[in-house]
Amino acid sequence: MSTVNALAREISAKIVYYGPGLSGKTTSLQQIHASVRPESRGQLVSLSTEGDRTLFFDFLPLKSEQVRGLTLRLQLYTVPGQVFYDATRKLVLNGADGVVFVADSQASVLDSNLESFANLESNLAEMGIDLPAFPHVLQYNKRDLPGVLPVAELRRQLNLLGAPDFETVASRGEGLLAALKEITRRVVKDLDARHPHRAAPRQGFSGGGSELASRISAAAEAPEPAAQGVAAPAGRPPAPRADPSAPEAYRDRGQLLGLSFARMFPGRGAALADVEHDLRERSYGPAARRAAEAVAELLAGLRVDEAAPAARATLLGLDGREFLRLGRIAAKPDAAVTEPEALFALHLLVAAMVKLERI
Ligand SMILES: Nc1nc2c(ncn2[C@@H]2O[C@H](COP(=O)(O)OP(=O)(O)OP(=O)(O)O)[C@@H](O)[C@H]2O)c(=O)[nH]1
Ligand SMILES: [Mg+2]
Repeated sequence: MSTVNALAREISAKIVYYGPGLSGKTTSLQQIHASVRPESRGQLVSLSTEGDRTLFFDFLPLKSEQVRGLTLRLQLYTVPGQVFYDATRKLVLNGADGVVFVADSQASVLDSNLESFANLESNLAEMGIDLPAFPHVLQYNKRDLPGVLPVAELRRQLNLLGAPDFETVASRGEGLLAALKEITRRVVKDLDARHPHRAAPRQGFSGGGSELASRISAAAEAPEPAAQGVAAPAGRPPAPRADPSAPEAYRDRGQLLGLSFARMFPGRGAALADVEHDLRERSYGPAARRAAEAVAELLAGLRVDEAAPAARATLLGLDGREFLRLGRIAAKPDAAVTEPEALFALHLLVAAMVKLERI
C-alpha cells in the first residue's frame, strides 16, 4: 500500500511481480538487484524456496533520492507462480500499488500465462480493484529462447487492456529496468491522483534528479511502447480501496469494534481510525507512517510563524524527543516496525489531537 510520509518526506509503494510458475519473476528481481547501485537497494530476501521455485515471496526494497528532498521507496515482491499457492499470492498482492505481469513467451505455456492473468484479475477483484484502472505493465520474458510466440500474438492473447508491454530476457537483465521504470511512473501518477494535495514525486523522475530513475533510464534499452490506450489511472476516485471480503466492522473504519481513540474526536477521527485499523491488521509500518503523516498535517495546520515541524511540535506541547522518535520510526522499512513502536505512534497522534483541542 502506498503511503506518503510528510514527516520523513518520503513515499513508499509496493509493486508485485505476478505470473505463472517459472516465467522469470524471481530472476527479474535478482537481475534488478544486480543492476542497481548498492546505495539504492536493500537486501534481496527470498522467503522459503524449494530449488528454483518460490514458495512464499521474494522481496527487494529500492530507494531513490529525489531532487526536492522527497525520497521514493519501492518495495518489489514476487508471488509464487505455481497454481496451488493462491492463498499466498493473495497475501502478497494485498496492498499492492502496481503489478508487473511476467509472461513466459514460450508457445507451450500460453495456457499457464492465460490462467495466471485470469487469476490476477480475480484476486484483484476480490480486493475491490478493477485491473483496467490499476497500474500494471507486462513483460514478455524469455525472448532469447528459440521458437517463442511473436509479440503480436502474446499481445493479442494477454494484453487485451493495452497496458505498456516489454520484451525481456530476465536471465540477462534485458528490458527489466524499462518495465520497472514504466510501472513506477504509473504508480506514482496514480498515487498523485489519489492524493492530489501531496507533493508530486514525479519531479524527480522527469527532471532526472532521481538516482534510481536515472539509472533506470540509462539502462532502459527498450524504447517506451506507444500509448496503447490504457484507461488513465487518474480516473480512479481518490478513495482508499475497499476490501469487500473484509468483515463489516472493518469496512467502515469509523465503526471499529472495541476500544477506539477515534471516538474521542467525533467528525475528526478519520486518520486516527485508519491508524487503529492498520494496528488491528498488524500492519505496524503503515500504522506508524500514517500516524506520523497525520501529526505532520496537524502541525502544518497550526497558525504560527515557526516553520520547522519540530519547533511546531514543541509549541503544541509535544515532547520534542518523542516527536523525533516518531520520525525515526516512520522512516523505518515496514517490516522493521514493531507493535510497541506503532502503538507509540498512535499515542503521539492522540496526544497531538488532544493538545490541539485545548488551543
Ligand atoms: N532462457 C531464459 N531463461 C530464463 C529467463 N528468465 C528466467 N529464466 C529461467 O527460468 C527458470 C525459472 O525462473 P524463476 O525466476 O525462478 O521463475 P519464477 O517465475 O520465479 O518461478 P516461480 O517461483 O515458480 O513462480 C530459471 O531457471 C531461470 O534461470 C529468460 O529470460 N530466458
Ligand atoms: Mg520465483
